[in-house]
Amino acid sequence: MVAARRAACFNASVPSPPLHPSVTDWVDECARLAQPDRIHWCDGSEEEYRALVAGMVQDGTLLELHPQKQPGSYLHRSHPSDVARSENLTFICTERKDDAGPTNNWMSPKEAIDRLSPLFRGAMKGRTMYVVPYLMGPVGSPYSRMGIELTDSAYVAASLRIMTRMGKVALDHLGGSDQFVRGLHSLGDLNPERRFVCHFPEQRLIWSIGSGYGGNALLPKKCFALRIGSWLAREEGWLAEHMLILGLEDPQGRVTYIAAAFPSACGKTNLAMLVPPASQKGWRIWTVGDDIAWMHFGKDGRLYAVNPENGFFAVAPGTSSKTNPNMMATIGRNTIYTNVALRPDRTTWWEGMDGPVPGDAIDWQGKPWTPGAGKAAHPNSRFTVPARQCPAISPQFDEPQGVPISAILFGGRRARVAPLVFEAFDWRHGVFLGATMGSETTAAATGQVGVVRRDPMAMLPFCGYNMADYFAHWLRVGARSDEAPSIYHVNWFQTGSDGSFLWPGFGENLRVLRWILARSRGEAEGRRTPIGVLPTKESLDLSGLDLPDSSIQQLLSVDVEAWTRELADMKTFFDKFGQRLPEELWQEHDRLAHRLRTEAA
Ligand code: OXD
Ligand code: MN
Repeated sequence: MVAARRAACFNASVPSPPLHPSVTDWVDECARLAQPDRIHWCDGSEEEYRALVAGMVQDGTLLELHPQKQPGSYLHRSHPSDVARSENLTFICTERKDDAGPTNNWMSPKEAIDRLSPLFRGAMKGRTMYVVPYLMGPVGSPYSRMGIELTDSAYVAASLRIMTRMGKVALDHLGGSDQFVRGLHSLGDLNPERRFVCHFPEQRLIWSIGSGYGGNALLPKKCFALRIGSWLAREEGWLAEHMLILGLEDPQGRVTYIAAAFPSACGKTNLAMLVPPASQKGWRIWTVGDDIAWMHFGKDGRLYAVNPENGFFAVAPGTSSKTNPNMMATIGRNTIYTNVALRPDRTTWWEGMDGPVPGDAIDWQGKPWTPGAGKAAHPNSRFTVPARQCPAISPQFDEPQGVPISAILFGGRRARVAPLVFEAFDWRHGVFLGATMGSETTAAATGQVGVVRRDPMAMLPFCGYNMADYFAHWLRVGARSDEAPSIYHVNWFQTGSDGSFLWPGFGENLRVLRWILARSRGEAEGRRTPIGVLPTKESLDLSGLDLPDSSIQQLLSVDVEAWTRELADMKTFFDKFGQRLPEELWQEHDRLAHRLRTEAA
């Protein structure tokens, strides 16, 4: 029965370039397990996308938005228990527990297969299994990688056409090779009790069941590009990072590229698309990526970055023409929204959007909403949109070699402690800054919001192996080159005693980027402090901001007592890794302690 059905489906739609038998064998094996009624090989065409969308509109998975006001755009409402990444249900399944490390949930590959196989068995009965071949990275790039996701969610298949280079283009890249990351995904019954996101980096394999939420279900993104990607990067000597990539163009037309790591929902997308305020004439930002960077050292010793993605999957609440005008222009059409609110005229709305709060709306769960009745949009509501629609998209977006990175930024959301910006003394100190990054948690993952956690390089939920080895890898790759980028720490989120932000943020962050650029060109003053090099008040353009002196003072100073307290927390974090933590990081910790003591004396 299965064989007959398979033959019918495969004959109808297996794509024509000859595929390695391991591709069809694996699809076959998964189909035998999940038992879909139909198998659809995605070719990535416009017609196919339209048909997927039409089917979802018909069965209620998508709701069409106002065709003139938001053309080609749709609203999806997920299951109310399935609205964010499920870090507690995310596992790294390596043979040895130690290879996953103390910051990851671990399951042995055997246990994972034993536990998940019964959940996958028959899970696609009555459903279509979409075979989605996709390419991560620019077409023709030596750094791009192939994956195939098998999914029973049409929403996932359609979203992947936005988020990746999907279908024929990917199979052409694959050719007859068997080098691809396998991803099996099923919505299952959406019960969190039966939800698992399992990664088998040794097998280049991902199994995800029980969730339709982006980070759990769009496997190329977090599962492949970061968790499996970081594993591959360590094996092969490159970096797979949770970083935006932007080009900063100066008034003379020179473009310098910066990569920046911030935890989820901390403004990576806004920074990647920053529109300079009127005071910053002649400056311009080009967007290369808003979430993930794959970076390789070139023959010239410089670090080159490509964005493996083809679209943006960004947080809606707080996005407005004040915070991110480029994104507002980007999402004017062809956008799939998830869990935002709906106005009576079938347009989308979320907290923090421009214009008046609607008098009534339908909330993210489809219930009538009036102001004051809680959040209309889920705090982690999202949209998925093609990157090329962004008015600031970089002309280098598709550049196969990537863009040369001059500076790497690490940043967190910290109400206190971390000053606006400081520079690492060298690569090794920069790795220490990344490794000890702290940030207040956000709604992007289920769990408590607003508590400080150590989130090294913003990779805590995304590093596919033992983070001690990840730090060692960072130390190693940078040591290989004299041209490695300089490293900075930034924090836009310091608050005063009344809880309001001290720094205006958004477009004004350009002033900080300019200081970083000037430093990398040896053109800006810095003040050496125990934690790194801070701007002098004069070296940072603060003109026209009208910031009170007390705010400037707090933004650009080092609270020695608070940093001394941080040291203890850093130590607790480092202790988790035992002997495996690179000695260099302990040395950096001790040096910081020494500098703080000297400063206090
Ligand atoms: C994301 C995340 O969706 O980091 O990008 O959670
Ligand atoms: Mn992210």
